[in-house]
Amino acid sequence: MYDVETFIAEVERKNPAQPEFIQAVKEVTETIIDVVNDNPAYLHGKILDRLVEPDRIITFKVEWENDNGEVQVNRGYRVQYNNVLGPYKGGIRFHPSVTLGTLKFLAFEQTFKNSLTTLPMGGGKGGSDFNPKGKSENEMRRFCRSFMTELQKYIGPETDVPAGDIGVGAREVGFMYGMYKRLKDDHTGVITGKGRNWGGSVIRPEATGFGAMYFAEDMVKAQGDTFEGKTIAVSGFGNVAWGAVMKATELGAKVVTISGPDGYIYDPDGVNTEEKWRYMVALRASNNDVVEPYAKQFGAKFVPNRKPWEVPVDMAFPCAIQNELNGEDAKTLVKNGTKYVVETSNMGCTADAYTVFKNARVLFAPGKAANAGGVAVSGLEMTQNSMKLSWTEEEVDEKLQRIMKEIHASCVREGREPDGFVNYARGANIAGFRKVADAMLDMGY
Ligand code: 2IT
Repeated sequence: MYDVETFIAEVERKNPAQPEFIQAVKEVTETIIDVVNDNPAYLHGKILDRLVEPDRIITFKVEWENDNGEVQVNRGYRVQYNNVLGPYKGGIRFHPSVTLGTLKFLAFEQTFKNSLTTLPMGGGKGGSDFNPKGKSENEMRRFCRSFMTELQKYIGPETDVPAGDIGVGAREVGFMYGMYKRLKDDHTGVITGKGRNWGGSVIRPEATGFGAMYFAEDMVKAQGDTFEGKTIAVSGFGNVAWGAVMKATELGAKVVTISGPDGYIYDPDGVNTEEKWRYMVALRASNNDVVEPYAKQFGAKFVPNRKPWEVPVDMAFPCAIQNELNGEDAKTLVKNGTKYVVETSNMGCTADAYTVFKNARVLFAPGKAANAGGVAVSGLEMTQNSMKLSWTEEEVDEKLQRIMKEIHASCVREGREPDGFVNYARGANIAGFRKVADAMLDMGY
């Protein structure tokens, strides 16, 4: 039998100074512990001990030159966490906050998320502490090429398939894929999120935000409620937030906030026009990390150095980065009557926030379920690449919707409590865990 406290204490001892990894492991362990303790095969197979140890961690040096001709050194990583369900799969993050602990938490989460998608993908994550803010296009290209010069030794279309994440969009994927192709003479789609003309899938850029909205629509419907007319707070202004505001608008809801490191925008008319969406993309692409200019452009309100969770809304969608919504923010949302929280960033809510939502019976969708649409369409991009064809928008969107529906159904199946309340976090963890654990047992050790 596993005892959660003893087990987590041992994980902490073995992984010092990795608070995000411990947070993610603890959150999963607490919700699956009964399933593990009730199953003799999981106990005999020491399944939890095996799940908190990544298969492999690769770190490497990234040397590059800035526009002033100065030599720069960053650290690159790839965490190949678990490949029982398929090749390691997960994004690359370029952000100054990146540490090994960050990438271990992300790869751990990715393993269960990918399991939920129903597609054959294992879990991995990579990145660097490189900060894209203020970098020129030439600097981005030099960094990406240097990063890939090392990374290419460890990845491949059947072994490990990276993609974008924070700080890595289509441009960076292009630079990295170009270098990979040059070194390997190989055009088999080793990265997803590629450009449309060279193997990318339609809807991949929008998929994370689209998927989160499809998932949210199902959550709302399951309550006998309607999505149309809901007011929504979104944080972030990058790729994920962009997909989310577009789909929310299409489905009849109104997104009234977006945010950046400088503060948040309150746009009571809604972030609901092509012009506003295009402006978001341009703001993000400028590499300045600010949203304030949106306020002047569209006559909206800018609130400096604050988070959007103080705006009264029906639904909240954290779409920026881990732990962006804390216990205090959660209390404010609950006080303002928010009924649904859809974590669209990975572990966007702190453990305290999660507890506040649970106690207030707020319906809370965890990132590994709600944001799985991005990696799901990455999986569909891999399929298209191996078949050497490309599907239409209708085909990809139909598949994405079906996958999000299946994830929602899995969460409800495993997360429904005796009084009918759906604990989506518990449901997602148990459903994601079962597949991975059973495959590990099938394959032996
Ligand atoms: O967190 C994520 O799921 C992603 N960054 C997407 C990963 C992928 O392989 O598309």
